[in-house]
This record gives sequence, structure tokens and C-alpha cells, in this order.
Amino acid sequence: MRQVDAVIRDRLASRVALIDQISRYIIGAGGKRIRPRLVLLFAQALGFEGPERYELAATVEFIHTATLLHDDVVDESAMRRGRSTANAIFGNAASVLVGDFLYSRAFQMMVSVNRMRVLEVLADATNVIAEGEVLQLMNMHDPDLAVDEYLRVIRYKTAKLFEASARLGAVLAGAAPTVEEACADYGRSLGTAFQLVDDLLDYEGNSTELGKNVGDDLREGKPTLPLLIAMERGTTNERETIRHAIQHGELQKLADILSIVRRTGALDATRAAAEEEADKARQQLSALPESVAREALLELCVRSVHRSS
Ligand code: GRG
Repeated sequence: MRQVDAVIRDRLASRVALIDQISRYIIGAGGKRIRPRLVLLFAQALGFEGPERYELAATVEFIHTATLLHDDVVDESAMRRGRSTANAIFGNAASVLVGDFLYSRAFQMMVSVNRMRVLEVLADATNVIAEGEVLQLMNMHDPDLAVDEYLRVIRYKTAKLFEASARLGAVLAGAAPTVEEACADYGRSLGTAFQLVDDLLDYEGNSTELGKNVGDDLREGKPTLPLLIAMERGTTNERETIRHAIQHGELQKLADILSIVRRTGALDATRAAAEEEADKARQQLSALPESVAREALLELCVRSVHRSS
């Protein structure tokens, strides 16, 4: 990961001062670096040791960071990674444009490894991520959203980049198609578990630990799984309170809604759904030979579900 950070620092360079300032601001705030870890761990588990793994690990982190910059503008978020968002400090236009810089720099980097399959994987992934974000936009303020539609959004907007990151490790190693698919399936399930926990933490978490504001999803009228389950299990009055909050994107009833999601067991049920996905991810690891990297991938399944940020 030190090598990846060195590549990230190097590739952030731009002749334009504002790009340097904003991209270093958001990347310098840290982040868990899960997606680059997936590239490295799958490459390592399958015996690939070339420097391309660092380039692609940095590439997926750049794509991830570009989506965060854009997402915070779309969601009008004020806090990310424990700091004010780039849009709150530098404005929406600068955030979107620096997101474009990181996204296009990621394309320069992926071309540099000179493998058509890598381009195919990342072009498909970024296209699906954008579809996911648009689908989510269409679902805003809709309390009647079906759980399957909600799951489709999280597979597109979040799990797809996890899937691509895991798959890239296998592609670099020239893995057999069945092994590549197992790696991709691991990434997809881990990413789904990860987003389920993200949605849970928006109701259960603590803003300081989380590094972003609790209740942001409700403010935006996002019908996430904790709310969908609480509406299914709640009384008529409770259902009406949640429906109204989703439709109007209001935070006044946040305390009531927190107690409804707790009382109905919606938070536990969301965590159980995440555990189930993490289990699916774990099962895919039998396609890999035993190794320290495989152990680390197992550990990631546990940590992605049991986390507070
Ligand atoms: C530029 C390709 C491109 C698309 C734009 C805005 C958008 C379309 C997509 C946004 C998708 C998005 C932000 C999904 C949420 C992903 C998610 C779970 C983010 C949090 O990930 P962490 O916790 O973040 O890994 P850190 O801060 O640890 O890096």
C-alpha cells in the first residue's frame, strides 16, 4: 500500500494549481483504501508481482475519489472523511471538474498498463456506476421502492467497483475464467455488504466516527433498506411517519425514525443481510490457493460488516 500511495502522489501532479489543491485535499483526507487493497490482494493471491498492480490499485482509488467528489455535489453533502467536503470549501463547479480530472487521469493510467481486458473491465464498471447513480436519483423520495430495486442500485453504484477491483487482480495474474469469476463474485458480494452497512450506519452511527453526517440519507429522501424494512414491520402510524419523511426529505422526525428503525429490528435485519452477503464473498475464496493474501481477504469480509466508519 506504500507503493500505491507513492503512485497516487505521483499521478496527482497537475500544472493547474486548483487541481493539485483539491485533489490533494480529498485524497490526503485518507479513506480506507479498500478498493486498491482488493487489486493487490487478488494479484498477490494468484501470484502476480509486477508493478502494474500498483498502477491499477491507484487507478481504482482515483475512480472512487472522482465518484465521491461528484456524489457530494449531487447529494449536497457537507462532511466526508471527517472534514468539510470539497464542494463545501471550493464550490460545486470546482469539485465536479476536479472529479473529471481524476476520472480522466485514471483512464491515462489504465491505458499505461497496455491490456485491452483492463480497459474493458474499467470502462464497463464506470458506466454501470453512473447508471446506478442515475437510478438512485430516479428512486429518490419514493417510499414504495421495492427491495430488489434498492439492491440493484447498490450493486451498480458501489459493488461494481469492488467487483472490478477484485477482477483486475485476477486479470493481471492471467487467472482461468472460473477463477476470475470467483474473484469478481467476491468483490460484488463484499461491495454489497459494504453498502448495506453504509446505509445502516447512516441511522446507527456516530457522526464523529463516521466522518460524515448521520441522517444524510433521510435528508435526501433516500429509501434505503433500514427504512424499507421498518415500513414493512411498523404500525400504520410509524409507516406514515417514514413515508412522509422520505417523500419530503425532512430531518425533523429523525429522532422518531431512529427509534422506529430500532424498535422494528430494521437495523439488525439490515446487518443480517450484510452478513449474508459477506458470507457469500467468503465462500468464493475457496477458488484461491491458501495464502496470507487469502487470509487478508477473509478478514476484509469480517471488517466490512463490523465497522463504525
Ligand atoms: C465519475 C465514474 C463516475 C461516476 C459519477 C456520482 C457517481 C457517478 C457515482 C457515485 C457512486 C458512489 C459515491 C457510491 C457510494 C460508494 C461508497 C460506499 C462510498 C464510501 O466508500 P468508502 O467508505 O470511502 O470506502 P473511503 O472514504 O473509506 O474511501
